[in-house]
Amino acid sequence: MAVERTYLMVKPDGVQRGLCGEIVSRFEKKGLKIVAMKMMKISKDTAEFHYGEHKGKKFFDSLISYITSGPVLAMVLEGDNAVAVCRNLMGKTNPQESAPGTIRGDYCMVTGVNIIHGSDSVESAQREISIFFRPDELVEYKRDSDKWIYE
Ligand code: DAT
Ligand code: MG
Repeated sequence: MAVERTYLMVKPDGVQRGLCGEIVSRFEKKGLKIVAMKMMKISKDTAEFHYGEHKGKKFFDSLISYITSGPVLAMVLEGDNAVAVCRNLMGKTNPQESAPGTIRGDYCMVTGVNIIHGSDSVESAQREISIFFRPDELVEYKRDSDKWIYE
């Protein structure tokens, strides 16, 4: 097993549309373990730092105003190969290309308002978790159902 942690957030459109429960439920039902979760409003500075890799791109300013436009639901999920597993559940960046059955494939229409963020590598997961959560907010616990989820 390669146990990983990854950073996910329901973006402001998902919160406003009342889809937090539905989205969290998909990750839970898959078998990912919730390690941390909180509602928050992201400051402009934090948003620009989080999305630093996209600075200078034509969509950067609208991305920052979108992600700071309302509260997000931030979470840290854990599981075997969690980064890639969560990216697969999210679907492709452009919702018109995301497969049906994925979160973006089922719940949104355009790239600029694509409902969910998820880390794209173990390195970015570590970076993003440290931006949005203090170490003491990451909850260590044994989940008894793991024996029914993993061999
Ligand atoms: P992802 O969110 O799938 O990791 P990304 O890291 O390439 O995708 O881009 C971050 C976000 O920026 C993405 O969720 C939506 C926005 N974005 C990316 N490419 C875009 C584009 N061509 N036009 C508008 N928004 C875009
Ligand atoms: Mg990305």
